[in-house]
Order: sequence, then C-alpha cells, then structure tokens
Amino acid sequence: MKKILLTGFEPFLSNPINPTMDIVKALHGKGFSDYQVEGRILSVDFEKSPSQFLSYVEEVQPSIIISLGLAAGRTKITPERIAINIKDGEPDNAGVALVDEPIRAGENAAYFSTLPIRAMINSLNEAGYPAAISDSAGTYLCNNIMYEGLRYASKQANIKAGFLHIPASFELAIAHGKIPGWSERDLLASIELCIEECVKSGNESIK
Ligand code: PCA
Repeated sequence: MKKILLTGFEPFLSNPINPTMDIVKALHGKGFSDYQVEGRILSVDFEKSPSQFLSYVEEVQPSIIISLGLAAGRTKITPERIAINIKDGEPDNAGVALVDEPIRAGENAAYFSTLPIRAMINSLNEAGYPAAISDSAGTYLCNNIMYEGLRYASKQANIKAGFLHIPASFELAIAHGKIPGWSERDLLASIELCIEECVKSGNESIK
C-alpha cells in the first residue's frame, strides 16, 4: 500500500478546538484505492513543528502529503496554491512571535502546491460544498508546514504535497462566538473528496 501522510494541528490562539484533529483521527488507517492514510497531529510551535513534521515524513515515507489547517473565519474549503519563505505574525503556542523571518534563509522564495487543487475545487463544488483556491496560506505555522512539505517533495521523485485550510466546525464556531462554522460531517466528507482527487491523479506530475 502506498501512504498518504495526513497532518492536522493542535488548538492555538483563540481556538480552543482544532477541527483538523478530528478529521485526521477519523481518517487514520482508512484506505483510498491503493493508498492508506497515516494521520499525525502537529504542535503549533515554530521551533518544534517543522522537525516534528519532517520526522513523520521520514517515518511514513508517503507518496502524497496532505496537510490540514484551520482558517477560522473562512467560509469555504480552501486548497492553498502557494507557500512562501516567511515566518511572521501571532505568537505560537510557546509564546514565540516572529517578524519577517525566512523559514529557510537563502532558499526558494516560494513553492507551488503539487496537489490537484483545481480538480479538488471542481469535485467539491459538484458535491455542493463551497470551495475556492486560496492564494495565501498566511505566514504562520500552516504556511511553514506547507513550505517544508513542498521543499521535501521537490527533492524526491514522485511525491505530491500541499495544504488545505478548512473553516471552523460548528462546535468551534459556537465556542468562539464570531466565526462561521460547518458541520463536522461536511468537513470530513470534503476532505475525503479531496483525498480521492489526489489518489485519482496518482503519481503523475501536475506541475
Ligand atoms: N492553523 C494555523 C496554524 C494551525 C492551524 O490549524 C495557520 O493557519 O497557520
């Protein structure tokens, strides 16, 4: 069986729940055609998360890397198009706030997702789920992990990688008070559709 590494994040900032965790737990071990999902949860920590992520990549040896993050406030499933070489913004869970720092000094300014993001949007929209490509994964931990996944994949033959941001779940929307939410069932079904599109496109290069 080929492997799909599916990562999510722990709660952070004003979000006491991270719905990516439940999705990763629900899909851990699930088969999609000749692929099997290996789910892992990452901390929200500029110092620790990248090496934690890369150790999971080494352990799982995935053919496809799909990382999930919460974008509280967004209304749609948003596959990300690009990761940029910057760390900046709110403090992480260790209290560290970075300003204008490169993720990897002197390296590529950016990487494009190699997941079939347009096919994902089409599939989600056909199934009735609001979805759109996002042209910015931000400059916080999600962008950092997307950058690391694509950097790793760029050095290997036939590994696809990329990142999907999801809206809040109903549970988080209620706990938070001022953001839109989706049912957990719809969030899960949407990510399953995205995984199916990745599996369909196999290991062909889509760059
Ligand atoms: N979302 C944050 C980090 C963890 C998460 O789930 C982000 O968008 O960077």
